[in-house]
Amino acid sequence: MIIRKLEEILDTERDIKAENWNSRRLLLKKDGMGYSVHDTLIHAGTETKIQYKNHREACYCIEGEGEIESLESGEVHALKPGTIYSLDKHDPHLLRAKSEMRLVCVFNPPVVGREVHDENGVYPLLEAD
Ligand code: 9YT
Repeated sequence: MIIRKLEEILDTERDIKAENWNSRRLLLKKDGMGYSVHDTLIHAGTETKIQYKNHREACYCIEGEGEIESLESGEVHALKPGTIYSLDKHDPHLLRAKSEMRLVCVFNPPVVGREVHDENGVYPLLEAD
């Protein structure tokens, strides 16, 4: 059994800070679950272009408000606490935060730990450390 608290991983190598977001990676590939789980903050007023070509990601909003726009269909969906979005087709999208959004994000395959977006909003497939 793994017990881990958010407060224990803040400002460690599991706490990844990018320009538009801060991903606190509670479970990583090395934890052996087959998925990773992140407590992610999306900073207020930001827009991020993302496409996870190598992963599937589900994000459950627990705080804040924003929206997600599909770059294929142009559809825009509001995000607020209690809404989940699931990128089951490696969907390219724009993520916008009106207020700071807190998302619980699950990645399959699991993130190794140090991934940040490349210029196309993609995470590489990394081997474990
Ligand atoms: C929603 C999203 O993809 N934001 C970027 C960070 C990512 N969720 C992560 O690594 O936690």
